[in-house]
Amino acid sequence: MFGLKKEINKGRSWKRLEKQAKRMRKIEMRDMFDKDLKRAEKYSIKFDNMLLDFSKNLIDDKSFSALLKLAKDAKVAERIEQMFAGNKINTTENRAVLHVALRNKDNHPIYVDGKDVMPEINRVLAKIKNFSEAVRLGKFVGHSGKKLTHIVNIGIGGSDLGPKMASEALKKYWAKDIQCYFMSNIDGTACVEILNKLDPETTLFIVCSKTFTTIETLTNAKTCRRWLVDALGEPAVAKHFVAVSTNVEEVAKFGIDTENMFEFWDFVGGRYSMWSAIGLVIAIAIGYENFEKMLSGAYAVDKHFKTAEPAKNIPLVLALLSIWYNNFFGIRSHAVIPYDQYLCYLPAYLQQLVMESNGKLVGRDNKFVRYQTAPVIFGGAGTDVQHSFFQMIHQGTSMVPCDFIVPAISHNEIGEHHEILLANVLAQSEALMKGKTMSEAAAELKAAGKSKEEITRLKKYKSFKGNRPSNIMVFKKIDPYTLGMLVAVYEHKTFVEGVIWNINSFDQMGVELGKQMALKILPELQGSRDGSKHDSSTKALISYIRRLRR
Ligand code: G6Q
Repeated sequence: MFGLKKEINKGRSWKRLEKQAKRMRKIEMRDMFDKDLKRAEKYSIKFDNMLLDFSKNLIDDKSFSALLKLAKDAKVAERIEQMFAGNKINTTENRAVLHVALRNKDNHPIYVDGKDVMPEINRVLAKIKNFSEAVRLGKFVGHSGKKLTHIVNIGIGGSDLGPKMASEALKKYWAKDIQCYFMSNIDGTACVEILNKLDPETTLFIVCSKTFTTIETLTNAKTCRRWLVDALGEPAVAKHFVAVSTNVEEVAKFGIDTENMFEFWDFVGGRYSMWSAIGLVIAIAIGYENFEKMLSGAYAVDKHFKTAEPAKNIPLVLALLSIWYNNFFGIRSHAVIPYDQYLCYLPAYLQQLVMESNGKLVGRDNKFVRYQTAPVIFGGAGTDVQHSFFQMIHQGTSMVPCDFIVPAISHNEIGEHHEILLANVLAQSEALMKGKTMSEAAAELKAAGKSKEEITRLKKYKSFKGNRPSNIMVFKKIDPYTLGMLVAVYEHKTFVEGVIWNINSFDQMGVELGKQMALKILPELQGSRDGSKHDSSTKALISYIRRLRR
């Protein structure tokens, strides 16, 4: 019902794109810009407070319309409708995929198994509002009556990356007296380094786990619980621990009063959950009003995604461009570079969103796919990364398409800082596109007074092939609404890619095997069981590490 009848790479639109890619390989972007003075305008989309300029890509009218045809043939529009309607498009887990319901601001009913999910969502949103306000106003206080000012989010993966990224992105909106911490790794260091900064009397732990069975989260939560009880006694737990989960039983078993539990539902995937109570820490930090603005920004993009014509549909266009390079140019990576320090965790967040959603090799038709799916996503904040991996992006043997995310105004406008930052991002994108020919490099060397021999020796090293693609997304400022928009754009981009690759973007079975094996290895490392069934490498490593730890 949700898959394609025929493998997408056997269809006419795929074949057409193969031909187009062959043709486009011989075309230089700088020539296309010279020939068409309106290119930037033509390949830009303005929506709400966002501008996407995708003109610095290897596309022209023919190849772009061939890409749009691929989306049509893959039935993207129908799949979008199915997702928003609450159909169970997560077929391997038989679940609806409704993170969009969490920000359904016009509150229209959305049905799953014949039941409208909105009343429950609204009930939990009201609970988030009341609780976050009570903490911020000092009405919900710690065991000894002190205000809770240190908020620790304990969670991992989807229960960490979204809240952490969004809280950092919106740090300028944090209440002055509130500090947030994110404890995810099982590594004791992560736990100890955070606890060392805290005072039990003023600390609130939010244990975030959809399943409430994740070993990292539960181990960290237990350690924190012990730390709190040692300092304040058992009765303090009710005032210092809340849980966010779909699993009431496990929360109760852990010893958190289910009154202090915020629910969400199996139709919300972990990596799509920052809009749910998993975002409680965000609401406490920035205030519920701002949290709602974030939901509104995402909702605006949801509506845009559902209704904009394909050529002007931002998530769709971004997905098609990504597929263009991935499947027709053999490109295996994609960089995301926010030019805003507050967005420093965005690349890590997107790594999970994209690679966990679409890093798969079995299609919805239960057959192995015979084309590339998710690329490797990496990135970091500009300008920092210009001084690290940009060498490869400019002169490496493979092209790396980039997304540059650019707020026109910084939250910290001091001196010329932001103008220098902006000049850099624009320069990077132009340099990637234009490059520098060998004769241009030679002319520069000559102007710098180099000898003929030196010019001959250096001009190749100093040249840049150019023709390297990038998208620029410009916002006015990264505020809650804008952040909501930005994240929703990437969620829907990821969705479209999954649809075209005919995979289920909403399960994550690939993370299970390692987890299962770790559970077997643990007692062997601890010496309570023998590890005879391992390969010789694992076996030797277990005994070597055991010797070191003795
Ligand atoms: C996200 C994944 C995964 C998940 C973590 C934590 O989509 O499902 O990253 O979020 O494994 O799971 P729990 O929230 O159940 O602890």
